[in-house]
Amino acid sequence: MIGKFFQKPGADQQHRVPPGQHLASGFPVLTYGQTPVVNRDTWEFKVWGLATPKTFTWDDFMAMPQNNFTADFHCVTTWSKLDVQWTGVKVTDFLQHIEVDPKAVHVMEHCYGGYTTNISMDDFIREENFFAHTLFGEPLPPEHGGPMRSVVPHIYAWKSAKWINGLEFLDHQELGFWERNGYHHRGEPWAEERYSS
Ligand SMILES: Nc1nc2c(c(=O)[nH]1)N[C@H]1C(S)=C(S)[C@@H](COP(=O)(O)O)O[C@H]1N2
Ligand SMILES: [Mo]
Repeated sequence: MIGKFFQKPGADQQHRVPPGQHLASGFPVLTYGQTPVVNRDTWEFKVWGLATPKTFTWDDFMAMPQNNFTADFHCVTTWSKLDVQWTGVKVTDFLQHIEVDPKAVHVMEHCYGGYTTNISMDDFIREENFFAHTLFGEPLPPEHGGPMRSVVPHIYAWKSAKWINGLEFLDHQELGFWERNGYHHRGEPWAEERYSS
């Protein structure tokens, strides 16, 4: 059913909406628990596990190449938003600044507030993934993950970690918050990988 929160996609957009999804009007907020208060001045981003431990500041991230991105966003609760505009740092550019052990096959994304989500290295190191600090030209609002979040457009958006503050590199898969609670371990929207069986 198309309710007031959903738009019927136009013919040109229909092919970009995965099965079982509807276009949202506006940009809904989907958070488990409270929105943490995170300040850019004290923001820190750490890497650990199967990578040489390193801590980055806000200025460190701002000194990396900045790019604009336009990406579709698919929440497993069945809403999608097309053409979201972001600014931030490509994952592939960030990886130039760290040393990852070749034995790492999986990554746990960690966040202020305690949320976690897991992703394979193959899904994580794709060219189109990024860390975003700007949404439609404005500083990323706290409810959408500001000051910094990850965006992984080709996977359901629960892998796009809001308030991200670290990456833990692993030689095996561990499960993040929603993955431990019944959601799919990968979450590819076109295959409707919603729940783990
Ligand atoms: N830290 C954190 N990141 C999170 C979540 C969360 O609850 N906490 N929710 C996830 C889910 S289920 C979705 S759909 C998107 C929603 O992003 P939005 O609130 O900006 O729309 O963030 C993801 N990242
Ligand atoms: Mo979601």
